[in-house]
This record gives sequence, structure tokens and C-alpha cells, in this order.
Amino acid sequence: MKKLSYLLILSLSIILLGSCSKDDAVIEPENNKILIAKATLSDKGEISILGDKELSIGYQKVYIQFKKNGQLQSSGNLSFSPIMDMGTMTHGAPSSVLKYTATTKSFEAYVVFTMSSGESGSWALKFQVNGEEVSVPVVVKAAATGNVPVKTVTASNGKRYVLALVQPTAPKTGMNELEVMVFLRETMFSFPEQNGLTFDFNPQMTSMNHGSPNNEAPVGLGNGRYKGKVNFTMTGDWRLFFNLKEGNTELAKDVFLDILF
Ligand SMILES: [Cu+2]
Repeated sequence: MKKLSYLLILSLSIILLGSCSKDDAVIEPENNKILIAKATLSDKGEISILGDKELSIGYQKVYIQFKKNGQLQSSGNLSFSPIMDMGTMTHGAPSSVLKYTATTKSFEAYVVFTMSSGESGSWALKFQVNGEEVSVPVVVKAAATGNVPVKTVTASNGKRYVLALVQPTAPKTGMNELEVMVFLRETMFSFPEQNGLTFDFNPQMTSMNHGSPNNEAPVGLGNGRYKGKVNFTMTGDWRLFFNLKEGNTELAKDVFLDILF
């Protein structure tokens, strides 16, 4: 009898837990994405900006859901660009074109936010949806303490480049996949992906003044992406040093991104 009541309580608590987590779950959007911002369009249209998490400085994926009369659309003429209004001037940021992806029922793209929102300015994503223009304000948080996920550098050729960390997003002790992207800052609003660069790569743990073995310098994959490996032999404050080269020309030396975990 005692056993039976125990089982009853156990099953009851499972039901309660189950219903609780269901209520807490983010119902819209699907696939564990969170809603970042929403805007209405004419003819009962609507666009929602979804993310894996809240937007913060650096490389971010965005998932745009486009609804017409409450119905999710899988096609349409959609484009967007990130704009930061800094009062006396505006500028853009590296981003990709929107591409419909069936698994997330959304038009996916990335943005590399080069600054966080705050006193110096505010961000918006400016959309063109079937000829209609809508600007959606978004908040871009600062990086977590000890992290530098993006850097703009002036190279030896006088050009400005943006280096952004894509991976690891969840660093762990041991070997991690490393992925960075490089963009040329052609104008304040044009940031083409840069291919054909080579890297020297060297991670250092700043506070303990040591590096790690068996790292692999990132190698170009196209679309401005470069992949390698980083070995974090322990948790702590890691500084990832990169030398950027184009052929035999060293574009920039000791450019660093920081990861603290
Ligand atoms: Cu700015």
C-alpha cells in the first residue's frame, strides 16, 4: 500500500512537471528559438525576428518568419540590412541574404553586430518585404565579461577588415571546433565576405601565460568562412591570436578575439 501511494505521488509529480515545462516552453517560434522582435505589414502581414538567444555583439543567426493573414509564408521577396543609428551618422554591419529553410520554417541569415546597443547608438533591421519597407528596432547586448567575439582592424594595405568568431559558441575543455569569418569593410554599408586569406593561429591563456598544443589554424571554406581547431587545455581566459595573410603579404599581426569560460 505504501509502495502504491509512493508510485501515485511519483506519477502525479511527473504529470505536474510535464505540464509545467510545457507551459514554460516557448510555443512560438518553433525549434527552440526565441522571439526577438515583431512588426506588422499591410494586408495583415507580419514579420517576426527569431534567434537562438537574445542578440549580442558578434556573429548571430537570425530566423525571419513572414506571415500573411496568419499563414506562414515559404516564399516572397525578402531582404534586410542591419543599420545602426549613432545620431550624427549611421552604419551597417556584415550580414547575409535571407534564405528560406524548411526545417525552421523561416528565412535564415546571419548578422555580425560590430557594436552593442547603448548610449552610442541603436540598431534596427531594415526589411524589404515584397516591396514594402519596415524598420524593426532590435537590442544588441554587450558581450559577456571577458569575451571579444568581433574585431575591426586596419590592415597593412590600408583596408579595414572585420574578423568575427563563429565557433565555438559553447567552449569546452579540450579540442573545440574553431570557425571565424572575415569581411572587408568596403564602405560603412558594404562588407563583402573575404576568401583567399591564410592565418597563423596561436591561443594563449592570458592570466597563466601559456598556450596549448595541437591547434589548427583556420583554413578557408569559401563564403568568408575559415575553419580550424582550438585546444583549451583548461577553463579560463583565452586570447586567440591571429595573423592575417594574403599571399606573402601580412595584412595584420596579433589580431585577437577573447573567450572566457
Ligand atoms: Cu555604431
